[in-house]
Amino acid sequence: MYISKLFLPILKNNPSEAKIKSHQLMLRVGMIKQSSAGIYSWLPLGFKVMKKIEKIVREEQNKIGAQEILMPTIQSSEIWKESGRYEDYGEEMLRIKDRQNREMLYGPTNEELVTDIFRSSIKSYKSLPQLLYHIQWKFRDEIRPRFGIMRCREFYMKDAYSFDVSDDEALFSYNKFFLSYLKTFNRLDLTAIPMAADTGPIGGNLSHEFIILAETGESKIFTDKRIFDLSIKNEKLEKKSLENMRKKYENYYSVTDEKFNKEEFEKKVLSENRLITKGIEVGHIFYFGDKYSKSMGASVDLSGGKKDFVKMGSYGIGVSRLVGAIIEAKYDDKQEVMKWPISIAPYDISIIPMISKNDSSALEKANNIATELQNNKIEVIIDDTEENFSSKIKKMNLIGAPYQIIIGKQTDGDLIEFKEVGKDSQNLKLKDIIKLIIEQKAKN
Ligand code: 5CA
Repeated sequence: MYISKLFLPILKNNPSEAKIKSHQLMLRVGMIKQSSAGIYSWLPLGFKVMKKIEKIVREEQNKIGAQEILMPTIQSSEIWKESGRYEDYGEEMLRIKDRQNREMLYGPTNEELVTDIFRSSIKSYKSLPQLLYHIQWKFRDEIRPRFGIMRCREFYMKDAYSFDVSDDEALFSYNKFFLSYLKTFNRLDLTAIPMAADTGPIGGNLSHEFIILAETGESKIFTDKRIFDLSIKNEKLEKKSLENMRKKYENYYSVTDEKFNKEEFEKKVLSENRLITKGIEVGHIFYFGDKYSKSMGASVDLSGGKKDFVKMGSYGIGVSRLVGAIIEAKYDDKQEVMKWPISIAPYDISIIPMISKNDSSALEKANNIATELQNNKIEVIIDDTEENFSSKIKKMNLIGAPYQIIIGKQTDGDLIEFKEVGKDSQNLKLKDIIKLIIEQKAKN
């Protein structure tokens, strides 16, 4: 793909309205464009990254047996009146009237809608568990949308819902999502730590937020820093193994500020292990038992002939917020260098040929190299402009492909100047470059 042909409105300087680095970079390289307060259009570069994140999120949901559906963005107020949340949700809910004067709303979340779908079809414990998810736009009329797509009004979320016959089975479902979240964030090259959290308007008494550390984050966290040394192994999708995995994390005090208790923190965590800092919430999971199934009459026949309300949980990942969160984690704003993890990079490699009016031989070389890379399913962006070399490098550093090839006048023979962003360049044969990139991509 030639840079000259891309819809890539790059700005020379940081836009003044952006206060944090993800917002700065996203506006600077034209990943998004604000359309009104807290509402954004996604332009090609930003959309490409978000779609790649979505794909990883989807794959990890499917791996735990969750089934994908798609619910609408517009919902009827009726089901929210049944659950009692129509009034409770307050001003964050965008309420709309249709031409028949019916009260509708733009969904801020989907507990009610999915419970309605469930209760109309599933009647027996034999069909449980059911894990359903969708990836859809949500709207919350935030009073102070800020930091670009990090806290906006319209955002893209993966939300999943579990339905089980008992508390015990429901916790098994909860733990499956717990595991799938750790795996998802690993694949995005993020260290997201599960922290005991408040349940807010969703309800229930068990909840974890998944948080990545960032100075600009809005969540205050109190944690035993040894939790960062934990990792998941090859956990099986079995009750015991998943319970042990969650316990392993819960052994270390790690909470958000609503759950913070100074005395407990100081008692449980030695001073050298205490970490009080800020982070970005990229996921949030909840267990709330029969909160919605009871009020909305979602029950199943049990084996002994009785009926019971199903036990439910819900599980969110901020897919659009993740784009910003990854930038917060990976962008060096002093050097103005972004390096996307290869799993979601908009391009795997950028090719920067030095081109002048009367010499396009470097562009020809770039084209030949690009063809070979593309034949190996490596995504390439070529700077085919006649701009000077340093501004070309600057631009590619902002776009953030993790690898670069530089083609100067002297590039001849089979050695190519190749660079992993953030490291020194080296001269390699094309076949070795291809091998290296394929290996990196395969790790994901
Ligand atoms: N129904 C539950 C779980 S599906 C729920 O809505 N949870 S939530 O409110 O915590 O949202 C899930 C995730 O969406 C959050 O962890 C966050 O990553 C993302 N999110 C929430 N509000 C916003 C917002 N205003 N802007 C961008 N992302 C948001």
